[in-house]
Amino acid sequence: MKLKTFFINLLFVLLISQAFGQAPTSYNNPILPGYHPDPSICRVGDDYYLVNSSFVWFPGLPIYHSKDLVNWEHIGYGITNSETISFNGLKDKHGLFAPTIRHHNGTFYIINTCVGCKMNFYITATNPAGPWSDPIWLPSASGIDPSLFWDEDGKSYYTGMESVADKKWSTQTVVYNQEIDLNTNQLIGKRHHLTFGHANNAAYAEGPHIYKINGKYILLLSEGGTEQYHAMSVHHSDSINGPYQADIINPVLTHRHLGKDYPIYAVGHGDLVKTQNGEWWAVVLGKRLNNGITTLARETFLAKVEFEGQTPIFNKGKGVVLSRQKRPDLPWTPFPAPPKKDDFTTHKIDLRWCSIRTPEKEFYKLNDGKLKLNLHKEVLDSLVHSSMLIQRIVDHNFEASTAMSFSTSKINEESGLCLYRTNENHFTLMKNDHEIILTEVFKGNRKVIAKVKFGKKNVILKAKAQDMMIQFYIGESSDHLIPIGPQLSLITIADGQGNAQFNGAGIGIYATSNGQSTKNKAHFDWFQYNGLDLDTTLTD
Ligand code: 6LW
Repeated sequence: MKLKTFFINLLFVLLISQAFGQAPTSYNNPILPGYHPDPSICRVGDDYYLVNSSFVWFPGLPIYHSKDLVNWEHIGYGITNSETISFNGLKDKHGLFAPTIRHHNGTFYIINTCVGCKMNFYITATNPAGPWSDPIWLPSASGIDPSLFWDEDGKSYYTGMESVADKKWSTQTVVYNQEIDLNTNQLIGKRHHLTFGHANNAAYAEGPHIYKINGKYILLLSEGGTEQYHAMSVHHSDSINGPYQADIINPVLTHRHLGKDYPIYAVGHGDLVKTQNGEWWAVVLGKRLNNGITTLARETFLAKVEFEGQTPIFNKGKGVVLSRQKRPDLPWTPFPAPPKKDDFTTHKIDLRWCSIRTPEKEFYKLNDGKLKLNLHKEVLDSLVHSSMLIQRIVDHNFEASTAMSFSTSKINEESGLCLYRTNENHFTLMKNDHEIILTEVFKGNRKVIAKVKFGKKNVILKAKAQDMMIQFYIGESSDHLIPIGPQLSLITIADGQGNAQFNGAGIGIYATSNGQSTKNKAHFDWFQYNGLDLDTTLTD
């Protein structure tokens, strides 16, 4: 080929790939940023489905779909009926713990625990986007972190973890296995203790899943607690109920030996999936440190797994979860990103919006291109549902703003923006009859940070988080905003502060009449969330 023709062809290929967006060969972790802990995954044909814990957020158990394990589309929730389960009265760290998603004989199953309510249950669906069945409670199952496994003989098994009666060490728990009859919903036969973890001081053996690979049973579990010492170990057996032998390379995955400042830490609690092309991958939880703290809570990461015999090797040659690596050998299938600005013109509320704890009555309406939020007498400092809608924050640096129209003649009635982690850790920027008030509640201590006189009905409220500090703004239009209060530390919503544990943080809107009854509503025209983290667009 002549040099000129070669360059013309090369230019043509480059132009075509630019025009059609060439599939990258690598991906960035986490694959699901922000509050996405305890991931569980299953494959049906060429489709992958993933579910996360959601504690007292409602709807509960977010479900994602992917074709390539990197691009995920939020398709629904497992728990959507507030008449069948209640999170009211529960702490933010209780509610829906680690779920497992599986597919068997044409039916999807999610098995889960509601801590603080009726404990273990499962739900079923033929379409993972829903509708899902009401919870089918399993009173004969104890402990948390249930998983389901179907053996080749058709029998179904429940694997879970529970506490040990006569502990030999204080953090000792046991992973158990028992046959489950999915017609009577009873655990039947003998309960078999499989392991206390791989070492004689293993902490919190939990999050178990059983797989059958090449005729042998593999038990994957988490150990070490869900903080810095988190890990995953593997055990092997020729028989479903054991005895299980700890793999000699345990823990098969951890970052506990990398020091407390390693940027991805607390890695563990995961699930394995085999692709249609025969590759193995794992989804695991991990946390990212930013300026020494974590505001995004536990996120979902993807790691490659290669079996050497029966031993899974995570990211062979590296042994750790990576922030960027070669992607799975699957057709690149991005989904359209949901719009950053929700202008509330949809008939049904966007899937990103959640409330905290279960609503017992209607608290918002979408009409005339507005979200109309009822003022309820409940407040977000309490452990019952208040009139609040939030979405996960998924970036360390972000800005969120909303256009609100609200008038009242009563000082107890207020509405505005909130950044919520727990009932004891949050920020609110609220307008009442004559002023706008910025409040910080940290470890249960309430502090009014700033008050500004504001008599108008329409207002833009904004928060901008950068470098672990947050600045709030108010104004009559988006291009004329003024700061309210000083920059404040985001430690208020960070992991491990006060009662901030297990769950994650969200930003959104909130309206309350502080204990009094009212029919008043606040109208929201739009809400916009923009991530400001460095561009992680995939290019090679
Ligand atoms: C979950 C346990 C865990 O049940 O944290 O990281 C608990 N692992 O398995 C709550 O998410």
